[in-house]
Amino acid sequence: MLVEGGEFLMGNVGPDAYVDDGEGPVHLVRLSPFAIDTTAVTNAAFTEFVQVTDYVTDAERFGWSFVFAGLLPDEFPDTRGVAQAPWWRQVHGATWHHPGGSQSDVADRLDHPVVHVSWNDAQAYCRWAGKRLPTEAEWEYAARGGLEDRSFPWGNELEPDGEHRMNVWQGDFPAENTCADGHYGTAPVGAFAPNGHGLHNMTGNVWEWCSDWYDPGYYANSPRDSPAGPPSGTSRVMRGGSYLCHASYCRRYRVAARTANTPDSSTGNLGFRCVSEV
Ligand SMILES: [Cu+2]
Repeated sequence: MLVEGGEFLMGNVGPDAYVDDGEGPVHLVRLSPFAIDTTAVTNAAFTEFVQVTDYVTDAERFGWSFVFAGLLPDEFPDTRGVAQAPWWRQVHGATWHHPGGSQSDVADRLDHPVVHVSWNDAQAYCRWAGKRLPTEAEWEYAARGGLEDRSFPWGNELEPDGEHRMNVWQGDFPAENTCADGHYGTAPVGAFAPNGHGLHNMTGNVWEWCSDWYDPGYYANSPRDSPAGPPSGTSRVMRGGSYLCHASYCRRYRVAARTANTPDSSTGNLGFRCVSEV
């Protein structure tokens, strides 16, 4: 989908912002036009990429990835958890092709976003497709859908008129997800209405890799025109939040929210979409 170039106010210093993530200061950004995929890259598309190129992902090389505990079968063997986030389990055999571990498969979710893909894997896919990852600024501009100073791609209300507009957690995290939005884990990439730019699931469902290195202090001195992130770093920017976000512990299901991960990391709630030059 073509996104016309223009100016927008990037960032957020409102009451829901995470100051330590560097969501602020709000600053003017000017972008050239670009084209962005209307959805995240699907399992079907990634299957084609791997069939053509024999690409091996980082999770496949390492032999494991992080899976949300609630997505594992009850009888699943003991796995190592993450100290600060015990709901993440290190699962051997979890890869893009086996998102819930070796007993699972993507055959029943070909229209869902590919997950367990690292930043390196996303880069490789984009190169093959003749595209690239969005910059963080492009991602936020696209996610805002033409709206100004709003939390979500559709406005400021999480559930306008009681309607669910994205795939996030409802209920008591991590014990109970009422699935009021219709989904426990990932949803099909086209689920939920698109934003003003015709883009689906910019928030919720899965986090999306951006091309930038991450620095929480970046906005204080970032260039106004087409900012592309710090020149170096240790982690790459992720945007949009995921099916695990809930206000009780993570409000990063907003257009201005930021986080990051190392370029070879993968999890079951992290994917990407591509942009192309126009
Ligand atoms: Cu979150």
